[in-house]
Amino acid sequence: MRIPRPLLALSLAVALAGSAANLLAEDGYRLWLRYEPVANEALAKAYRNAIGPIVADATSDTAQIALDELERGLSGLLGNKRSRSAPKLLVGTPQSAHIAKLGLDLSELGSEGFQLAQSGKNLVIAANTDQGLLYGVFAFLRHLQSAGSLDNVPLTSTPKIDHRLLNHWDNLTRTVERSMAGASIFNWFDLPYYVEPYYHDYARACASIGINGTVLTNVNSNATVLRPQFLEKVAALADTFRPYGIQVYLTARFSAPVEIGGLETADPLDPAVIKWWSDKIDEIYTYVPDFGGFLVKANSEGQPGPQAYGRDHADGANLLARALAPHDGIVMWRAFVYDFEVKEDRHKQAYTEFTALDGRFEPNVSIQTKNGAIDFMPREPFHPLFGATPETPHTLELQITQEYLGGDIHLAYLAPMWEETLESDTFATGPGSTVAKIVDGSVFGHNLTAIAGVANIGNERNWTGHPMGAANWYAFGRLAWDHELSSEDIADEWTRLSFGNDPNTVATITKILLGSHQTVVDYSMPLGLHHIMYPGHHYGPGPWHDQGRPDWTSTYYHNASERGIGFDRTVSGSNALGQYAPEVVEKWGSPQSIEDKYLLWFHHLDWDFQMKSGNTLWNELCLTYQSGVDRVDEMLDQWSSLQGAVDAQRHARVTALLRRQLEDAKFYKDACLAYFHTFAQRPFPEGVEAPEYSLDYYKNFELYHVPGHPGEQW
Ligand code: BDP
Repeated sequence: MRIPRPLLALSLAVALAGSAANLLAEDGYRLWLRYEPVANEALAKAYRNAIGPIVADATSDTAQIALDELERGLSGLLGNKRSRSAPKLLVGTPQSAHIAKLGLDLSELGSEGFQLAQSGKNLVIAANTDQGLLYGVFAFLRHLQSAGSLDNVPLTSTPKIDHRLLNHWDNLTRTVERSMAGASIFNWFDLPYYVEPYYHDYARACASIGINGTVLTNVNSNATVLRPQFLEKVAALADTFRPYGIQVYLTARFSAPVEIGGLETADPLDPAVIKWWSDKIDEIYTYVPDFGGFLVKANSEGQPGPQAYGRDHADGANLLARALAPHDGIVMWRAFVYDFEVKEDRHKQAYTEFTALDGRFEPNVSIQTKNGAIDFMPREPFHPLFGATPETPHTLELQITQEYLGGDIHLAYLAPMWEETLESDTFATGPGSTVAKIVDGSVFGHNLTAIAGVANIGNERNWTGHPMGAANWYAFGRLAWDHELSSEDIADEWTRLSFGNDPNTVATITKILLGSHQTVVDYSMPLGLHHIMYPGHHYGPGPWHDQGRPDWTSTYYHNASERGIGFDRTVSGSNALGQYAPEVVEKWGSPQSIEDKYLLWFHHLDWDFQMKSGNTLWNELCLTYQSGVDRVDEMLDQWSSLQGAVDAQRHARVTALLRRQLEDAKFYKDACLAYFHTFAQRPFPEGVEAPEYSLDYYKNFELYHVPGHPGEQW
């Protein structure tokens, strides 16, 4: 991508003119809550004529936050020129006389829903609770910020999933596993004495998209957080987040009774252990009366768990669940378990383990299950556990941080990937039993419903490092609230809130966002390839990696040889496919009927296999890698066209990131094709650039001190 010099000069001039006029430097701190003045004068006038004095009576901290937000939003969007004679904006719950007398039917709203309504000339934001009110205020402001018409204000909205959580993989040392956006936002050493003002901004941002819980600590957990000294710190955070409707959760280290409790065992059936957890949990509630509960990673990747004592996951989860139940706390017990000593395909292990335990869990236990059965790969078919445990609810775990998708360096808008999972049909009780409907409890009638996103937030000024990374935080929250929203609509909404409503800017950015996930897949792990990343830090390619435990190598997953490539998970192979419903098996069981995007996930095929496009597999693989690279180039072009239309600060940062992404994409493609070529031994098809260097170059290339790598000490 080269910009001709005269054009470059022109675009620079436009950029400068633009920034002098109204494009103030934007560091990203305000996220999607910018409340810039409404640019369209006619619209601003219409808003001013429709929104006059606010009528409200705040009786709680939450209501006060909602009203402050409303004032802040309206004065940002409309200035101080609002007319006193314009119709009123009535805000409140039926506890307030001005809402009660409207006689609105709020019976369907529950404790978190809200209604935006028109009553005569007046606009109304109503809810049953102050938390619902807060969500209603954010929805109203979102509508105005995205230039919504006043005719479309009425809206009734309730969340489809009750527990909508961020999972922070943050350590007490402030390092963050798999995140590149700086250090942890939780400044443990200063707590509880100093409560950083930005904790409020974090909670406000979460609340604005409906997130109502946060797990403060890494799944690879540290028992120290359960010590009184730390519980005081947790309490300070909980106190800060509470008025924003955000509950605090912690990860529980299963061996805590031994590590900090002085017991000899952590056996979940041992009376002393049962007592220890029960006392510990009672103690936690003295610090945090509305503590949400525990997230637990046990017997996985070296974490302690009940199996060390010959017990199973249900024994472990129930131990904690019984002690939490009197306080209304819950346990999210992770299904991300696999063991390299078990010879079964890693893909199958969680299903085998947890379907056998269905019916044994306490009612306040939810199995926290990643979207796919391996591990947050750039694309995964849905996890076969969804729909397979009628008695046990699932918390869907999504990864917002881009561990395998280029960290915070690559632009990858993840909502289309999450949408793909949510819409996947498990056929559990017949067609339409989508993952979304398993998770929202409707398929099996579960009351405990939850969804979690592994956060991409750090102490970078703009929170997420990549300015576009905020779109993923935003999209997670919006989908968690309503999984029927489309990734397109969310992209459009986020772009308007974050970059304004100029039609060309909105169209260009949403186009970039919507194609970006597929682009990353194409230049890294296309056609169902997976787990071929560089070991350890996971940034960049490592298809040759074959050392150490097999289920952490790349060769275990791609099986490339002269005879072809792919993982045979059909009946002739590991038959992981057999864990899905017959309708799914029928579609995915044949390389002719399965979608290309999952092909090599389930099938091992000859290099000359005929693809639907008419290309051989080898040619298709090469062309897909190449198209991924080419599309980064296009993104760069599209983004460059916005110079002057987007503030210079974010424009420059995204430009620099896209340039690096282009180099990385080329590197990924070249490294993988150089490696696979050694087996395929066929020419590169026309239109595909042969790798720039020899395979050895890529193999020997090392990146140092990649952020977020748990093996790094820094
Ligand atoms: C993998 C990460 C590892 C996490 C693990 C998990 O590489 O750092 O601890 O998932 O989810 O993706 O427990």
